[in-house]
Amino acid sequence: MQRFQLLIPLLCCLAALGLACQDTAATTGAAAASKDWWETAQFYQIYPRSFKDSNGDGIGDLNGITSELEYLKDLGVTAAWLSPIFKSPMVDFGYDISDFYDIQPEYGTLDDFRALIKRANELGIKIILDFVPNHSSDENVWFKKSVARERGYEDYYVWHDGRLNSSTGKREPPSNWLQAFRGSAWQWVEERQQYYLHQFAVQQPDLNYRNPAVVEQMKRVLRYWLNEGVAGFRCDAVPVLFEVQPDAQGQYPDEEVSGLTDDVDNRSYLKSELIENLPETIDMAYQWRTVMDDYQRIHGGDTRVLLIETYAPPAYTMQFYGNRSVEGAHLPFNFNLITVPASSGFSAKSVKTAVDNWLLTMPAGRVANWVIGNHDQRRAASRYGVAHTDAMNMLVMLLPGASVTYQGEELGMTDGWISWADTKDPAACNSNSETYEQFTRDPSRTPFHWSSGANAGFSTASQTWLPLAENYKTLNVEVESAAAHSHLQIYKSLVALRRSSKTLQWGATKYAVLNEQVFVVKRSLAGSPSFVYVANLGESAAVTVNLSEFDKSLPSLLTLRIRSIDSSKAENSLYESNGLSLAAGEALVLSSN
Ligand SMILES: *[C@@H]1O[C@H](CO)[C@@H](O)[C@H](O)[C@H]1NC(C)=O
Ligand SMILES: *[C@@H]1O[C@H](CO)[C@@H](O)[C@H](O)[C@H]1NC(C)=O
Ligand SMILES: *[C@@H]1O[C@H](CO)[C@@H](O)[C@H](O)[C@H]1NC(C)=O
Ligand SMILES: *[C@@H]1O[C@H](CO)[C@@H](O)[C@H](O)[C@H]1NC(C)=O
Ligand SMILES: CC(=O)N[C@H]1CO[C@H](CO)[C@@H](O)[C@@H]1O
Ligand SMILES: [Ca+2]
Ligand SMILES: [Ca+2]
Repeated sequence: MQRFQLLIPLLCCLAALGLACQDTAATTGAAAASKDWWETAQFYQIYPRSFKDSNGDGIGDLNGITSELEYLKDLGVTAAWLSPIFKSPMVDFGYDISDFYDIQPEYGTLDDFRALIKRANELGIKIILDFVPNHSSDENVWFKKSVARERGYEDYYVWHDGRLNSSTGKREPPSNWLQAFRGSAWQWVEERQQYYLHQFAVQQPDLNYRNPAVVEQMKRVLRYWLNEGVAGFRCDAVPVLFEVQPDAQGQYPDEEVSGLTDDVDNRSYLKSELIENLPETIDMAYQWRTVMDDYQRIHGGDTRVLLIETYAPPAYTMQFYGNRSVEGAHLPFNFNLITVPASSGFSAKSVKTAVDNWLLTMPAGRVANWVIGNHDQRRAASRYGVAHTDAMNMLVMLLPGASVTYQGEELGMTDGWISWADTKDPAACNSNSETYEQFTRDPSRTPFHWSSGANAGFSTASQTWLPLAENYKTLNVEVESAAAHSHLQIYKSLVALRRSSKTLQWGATKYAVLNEQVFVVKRSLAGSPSFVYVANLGESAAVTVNLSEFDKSLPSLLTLRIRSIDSSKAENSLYESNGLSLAAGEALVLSSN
């Protein structure tokens, strides 16, 4: 389906009362009717290893996911994206792929995957796969052939002789580049007598995107899984696809020192201007978009989507959307609600900055999206504070565009505690027993909480691959479904509201910080009720806000639709918009009628 470029956001800055508000123009019913499925989609990230174990080995698997698709249906999920399920030695838990065309045996078989797709189709849930283009596993046959300089595979990876140290006469890595999990980005291979590049773990050699055969091979991977019925891809670690080329003498330049120092072992950080965010990478994403569009043109069906993972400056990230002449990713993931509070602290002000960073820089006619967590970050509830769990889930659902939920966010799952002995993540294993907690990503990867029973209903094994978080007896699907008011009930109410509300899907957006600790968002659409999200993101103090100071057009009484877990207000009751009291952590969704 062609995208319609009728929704031109109109930016307007309101200086009234010193509030910096932002307004996007209301869209017409005609424009709205042309919205494609992904534009207001609710995406849900499944970490397959930790979702549901069907065969009692302590590891989540595909049949486990299939058995719980009804739960996703009940949650209202439009599309689930699965972290990698491909064949892998699991050095980086599936982000090191040894066969891009097959399923990891401990997760199941290709037939299990087909059964998953079939059941998902019956339930109307789309399945999106994680595409890991930057690197393969060192156990991939392509890498073995490349090491052996087999014809056609010589340049599949980024190889280099290295450089000689003029004072010692010894061979050294080609440049000072560092990998993401600490240590040099270059690894010597005796057999080939060359170094290869790896931006992540040693066992994850970078593919050489300057080789057209690699580009073609990876497009073949995309088409292969499209043929299996997937609705699109979420592409991993895209900004690192391309690195600079060697200079005229065949040498790679060094990165400059960034000025930042590792607070653990005083390692100097390097800039990453030569190995990240190159322009060639943007064009690669445009080419993948063409693969998606061509596939749909030939085979019909709904739009196949391209979602892109980028932790990059906004000016770079926004280019992934495409430009006036070329379509790019449908959605470059927006991590601002993670990254801005991480660098400047969690507050109403930093939340506003995060929202500004996307809505004020997104090109006209594109669709926003909101992410608050994934398997690389600490759990949202732990990062923002448990008191703000509902406030952040509400925000993701109330802001315009697509929402992304990481499994367990709907339950308010918090970080599990993982001992050094139980640590599995390479980012932590590359450190030591004193410092690993600064690097580990295991706490947000603990098994999903289905019930209060053994292993939280995740597995019948005596031991699960990672231990469970301790609070599973109170925070789980079973308990929260039965409760009158729970994080899960709140989440479901939000989904239901967004699904039924034209205003939330198509309306204009205005937002501001009030009283320094309250963040407020208004969504409005001519002829439909307006919605107001208001959250006290402060730590301790109760405040009373006057919403008329934010927006004079609000009626004097608003109806409470959804309230955070500890709110003592009553749903469907009326509240004064110019004297609304909010306890610390209280978050509300109200409507104009
Ligand atoms: C050459 O080796 C010496 C001794 O190990 C080291 O101090 C120096 O930094 C090296 N030079 C370069 C350019 O790497
Ligand atoms: C890092 O440097 C600081 C300041 O020079 C010093 O106090 C600290 O002991 C160093 N830490 C390590 C692990 O070397
Ligand atoms: C859009 O991107 C393409 C591919 O990178 C580039 O060739 C073209 O110049 C760009 N057009 C505009 C208007 O920026
Ligand atoms: C709320 O703000 C409006 C607009 O500034 C003002 O007219 C009204 O008096 C205020 N109400 C209260 C209770 O402060
Ligand atoms: C969020 C995410 O998918 N992060 C992945 C980025 O890529 C590296 C290397 O493939 C993985 O280790 C991360 O888990
Ligand atoms: Ca299993
Ligand atoms: Ca690369």
